[in-house]
Amino acid sequence: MLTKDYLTNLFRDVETKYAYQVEFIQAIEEFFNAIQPFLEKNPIYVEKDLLRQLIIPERLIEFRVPWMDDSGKWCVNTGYRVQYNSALGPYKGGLRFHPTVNQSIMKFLAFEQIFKNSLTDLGIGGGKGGSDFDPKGKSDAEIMRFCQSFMQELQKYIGPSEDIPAGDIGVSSREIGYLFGEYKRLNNYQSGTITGKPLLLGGSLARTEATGYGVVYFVNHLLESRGDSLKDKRVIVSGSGNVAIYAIKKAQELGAMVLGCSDSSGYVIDPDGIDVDLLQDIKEVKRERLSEYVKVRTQASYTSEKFIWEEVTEYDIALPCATQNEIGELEAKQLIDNGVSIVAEGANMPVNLKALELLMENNIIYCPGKAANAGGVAVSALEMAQNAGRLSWTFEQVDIELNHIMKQIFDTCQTTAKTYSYENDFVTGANIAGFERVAKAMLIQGLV
Ligand code: NDP
Ligand code: 2IT
Repeated sequence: MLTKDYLTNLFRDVETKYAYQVEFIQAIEEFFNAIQPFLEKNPIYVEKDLLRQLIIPERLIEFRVPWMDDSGKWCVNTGYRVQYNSALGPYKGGLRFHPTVNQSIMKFLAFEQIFKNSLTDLGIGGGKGGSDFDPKGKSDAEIMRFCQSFMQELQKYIGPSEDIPAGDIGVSSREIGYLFGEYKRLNNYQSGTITGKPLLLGGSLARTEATGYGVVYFVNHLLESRGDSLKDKRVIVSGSGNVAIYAIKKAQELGAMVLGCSDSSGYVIDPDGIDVDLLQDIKEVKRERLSEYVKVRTQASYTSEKFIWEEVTEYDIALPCATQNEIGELEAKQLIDNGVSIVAEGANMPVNLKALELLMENNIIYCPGKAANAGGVAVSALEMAQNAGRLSWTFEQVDIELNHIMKQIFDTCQTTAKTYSYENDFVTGANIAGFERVAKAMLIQGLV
């Protein structure tokens, strides 16, 4: 059978079977499009029908999370863990607490995580989990009770050589601390079971910074490969959470001018460059809304109820660091009109397929999250290594290693794209390179 027909038929099956899982279908579509050239050169995977196995998670756990709010009312949420693929190592991936979480979002995130983790070359399989619980507006005690209840169920399925969760949207070191505490009560102290831990509990220096720094290192390697640098580049970042804050910090350190950032209520443009210490104080320390920023920085402007990609302003680099599908066709057109030349994804799947097509047609260099935001999970794997060796590396050691890993991922994506005659197409490069290792590992393990 022709590879194209094989992929088309299988995609139709996915669309029919998972009709309501739109984000999952979207992730599969992007992936199938990208790996076609590889399958054409390596027909064994079509002959073995390997993709039909790959697209089904090895295990999908869905569970009830009952908890009590401060007024004594019973509340309940749904918890998930998708253990997607362990061909390369134990399941590894974050936990997301956000009201939009459902099976489709969990599956798309876990599916992408397989190839991201493969690109790091650190022996980790792909997984993801979370809950539709909304930490916003909850007291510390409510967050703690929720995390404890969530972990009472999740602990049955995880462990340092089995499945190692970490953070994602709505899960910061506060939540990780409570989750880890409950795990420990039930299973004794095993620091390697969760990453992104507070330092006192065996966390790694530079894990907090890793995803944001990693995205900027990736862009920096891209620019360097073209004899350019971040110096004086104008950058806009979406989000103002963990990934966004440290992307802003590193971009500024490398000489860029970061003009704006956002949260789910609106966005800020600061013509003098974002004051990242102020941003951190508002969003990370006080957990307030971004609108507080302009009360201190009066030269900055705040626009409510709009997304930052609607902003009409000239800039060079867009770093979407908030959430999936934040850049659709309209936003992509605006980016093109604004003169953007690079889009690098800090978030997972922030650009939809129509927007992606448009960016590619306009020769905008697009760095997919699978590659560009792999720094977070890479340092999580370094945290696991430190925990296993009962060691604690310095910030510099971890940071140097992170930069080295991002360079290796960039080089792999670039070389792979070139090998398949898709030069500068990092979607093709990242997906093929990530898939190749997973597919080989699945094949040599036989049917499991
Ligand atoms: P945080 O919870 O720390 O921050 C999320 C940010 O995005 C907040 O500013 C939030 O606004 C905004 N946001 C979330 N959902 C929406 C929405 N629906 N519309 C508009 N804005 C929204 O999460 P992270 O920074 O950790 O994660 C951001 C992205 O990066 C996610 O896609 C995540 O999967 C990805 N990622 C994270 C990694 C990590 O190590 N943490 C690693 C790799 C990828 P508000 O404050 O109003 O909620
Ligand atoms: O999407 C991601 O890569 C993460 N949320 C980080 C996962 C991890 O295990 O550190």
